[in-house]
Amino acid sequence: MNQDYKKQFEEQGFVILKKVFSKEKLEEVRILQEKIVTYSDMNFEDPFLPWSLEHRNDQGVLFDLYQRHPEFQEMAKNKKILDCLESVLGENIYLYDNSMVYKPKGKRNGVPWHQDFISRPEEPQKIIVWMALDDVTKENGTVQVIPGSHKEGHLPWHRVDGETHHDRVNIEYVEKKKDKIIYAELEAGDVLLFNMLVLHGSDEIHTDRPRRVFRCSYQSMEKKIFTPRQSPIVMRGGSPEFLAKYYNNPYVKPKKKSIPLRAINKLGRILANYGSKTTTNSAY
Ligand SMILES: O=C(O)CCC(=O)C(=O)O
Ligand SMILES: [Fe+2]
Repeated sequence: MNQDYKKQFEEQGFVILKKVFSKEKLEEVRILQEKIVTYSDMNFEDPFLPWSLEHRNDQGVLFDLYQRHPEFQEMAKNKKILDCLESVLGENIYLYDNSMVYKPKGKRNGVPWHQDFISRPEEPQKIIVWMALDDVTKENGTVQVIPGSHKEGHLPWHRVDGETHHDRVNIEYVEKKKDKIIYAELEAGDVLLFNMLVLHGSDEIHTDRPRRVFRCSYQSMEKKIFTPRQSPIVMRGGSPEFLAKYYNNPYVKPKKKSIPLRAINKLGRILANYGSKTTTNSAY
């Protein structure tokens, strides 16, 4: 990030990079997105379910596309994006989570005001990178942000169980800053980077114009590594030298469970798998 971008990111909590992805790349992933939704609508078995979350076509979220489809890996590893992240997160960066957020017509597709990862305050800062596959504007429901709101830190929030976007900021905090709200409008191929604490949300929209965004969150490896699903995927750095510097506590072998406890666990696994063809999650 050059100094101007960095300053804007610190002050406003977000920046927009213009024209990061080519028309060809965008077309490739738009076609793929349509196929993923079609497949998902057929309600077939999802082989990724032991590790991933179920796609939510009803609310416009497709989970873990980086792990599921290599076409998205190239996007998440884009040099311009990683260079930009590096100036805030340092040289050793990993992908925390990723999904496609789109707005299926006729479905409840609004996203209430929130700060990302609000229920995990013990985890280090993450930056969200929003890669627009379509032109995203007020009309087709681009994200709304409150510039500078990240400076307020973690705000009081509540959970609405059963919803994909279940953690929401208490609305009085948005009311107070209502006049500052802006729509982050992007052209297809542009990228928005924002601090996870920036207050944001989006309207429920029912136009025919799709609004597809591939969304990745990244974190520095210099802080403790957390991952919500699967194993962390290193995006840059992560060399043995780095590991030796930051992870140099002596290895402590995990304690073996006692024999009765292992027998009980084994019995539990046998009963859980009884009658089903699925194997365990074991690597061997
Ligand atoms: O899809 C949207 O409009 C908002 C998504 C969101 O909250 C996010 O990407 O963090
Ligand atoms: Fe969000």
